[in-house]
Amino acid sequence: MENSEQERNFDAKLERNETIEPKDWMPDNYRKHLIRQISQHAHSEIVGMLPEGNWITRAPSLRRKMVLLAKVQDEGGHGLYLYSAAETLGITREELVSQLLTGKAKYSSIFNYPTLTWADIGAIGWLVDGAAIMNQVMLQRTSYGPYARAMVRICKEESFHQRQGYEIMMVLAKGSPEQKAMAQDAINRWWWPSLMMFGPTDEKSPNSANAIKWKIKRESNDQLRQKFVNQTVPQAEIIGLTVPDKDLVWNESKKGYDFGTPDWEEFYNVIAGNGPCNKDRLAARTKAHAEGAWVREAAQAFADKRKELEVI
Ligand code: BYC
Repeated sequence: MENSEQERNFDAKLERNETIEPKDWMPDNYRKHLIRQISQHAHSEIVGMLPEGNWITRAPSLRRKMVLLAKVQDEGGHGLYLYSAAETLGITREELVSQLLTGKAKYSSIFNYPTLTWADIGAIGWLVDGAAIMNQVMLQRTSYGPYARAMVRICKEESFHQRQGYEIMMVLAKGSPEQKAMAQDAINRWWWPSLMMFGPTDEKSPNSANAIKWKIKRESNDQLRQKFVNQTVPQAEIIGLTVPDKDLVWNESKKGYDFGTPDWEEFYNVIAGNGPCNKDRLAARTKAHAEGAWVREAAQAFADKRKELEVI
């Protein structure tokens, strides 16, 4: 088929809101864009296990420990679905992991902040998973089939994660003055980094135009950030916590909040590798990868042996 005809077919599929599937023709830049975004997303899930994993041994009760273990395990599962979705685009798992470990591929800025207290686990579930869901609900309708299907299950699990985080915050906010102060301190530290998860403002977002054109993203970074603020501020109020933004004010005409500007210099610094925990996160993943080498070798030996026996 002529290239232009293939392109017309691709555009027509997008126009009809049909998904693009792995064996369909797609423009090279669409493929590259998806590999970048899906792998960044997968890496975020895997690196995202670290800050919460830090509290598994110190969870304040057996129930909290079981819930946190299950949540962290879910994030590992999300990473695996997403790596599999990225692999359907013609890149190997080895290449993807190597891009993370060499610092070539990004992962979400949010996971470069430390989890200092138990309340941080509540704040991550409530705010970080809350922001993730806000972004990911639209990705259930993203134009690439394997990514869209992975997102359906991920969103179901994320909404449980968000509720467990909010419940931790609710209990702390109703607890002793020290516990309430710990919850407030956590929201003070996690609020702005959570807003940064949506990425730079629309005018400074180089990838957005293509993402919207190709129906990879259906809403812009700023639209999603606004929706997140609108949804989360009343949740903070209900449990008696305050969002650390002196410019926050309800704007009746837009039926949403006006809010302050995140510290974009901090954001760019974190994604350039200079956040408080970037080096620790990459060191932890590098160590885990090295320590898992024997598992990969054993799995490969098993697969090779099976193939050999099948041939016989
Ligand atoms: N952190 O043109 P832009 C989760 C980069 S939740 C780091 O707007 P795009 C979890 C961006 O990659 C988190 N980098 O890009 C939750 C680009 O650089 P490159 C994961 C960021 O792609 C709880 C440059 O800045 N969710 O996993 O249109 C527990 C310009 O940005 C960030 C997803 O990944 C950031 N926050 O939009 C455990 C959702 N923001 O690549 C785990 C899927 C921007 O050109 N991803 N950059 O060098 C997306 O929706 C989009 O990729 C983004 C960015 C909204 C993140």
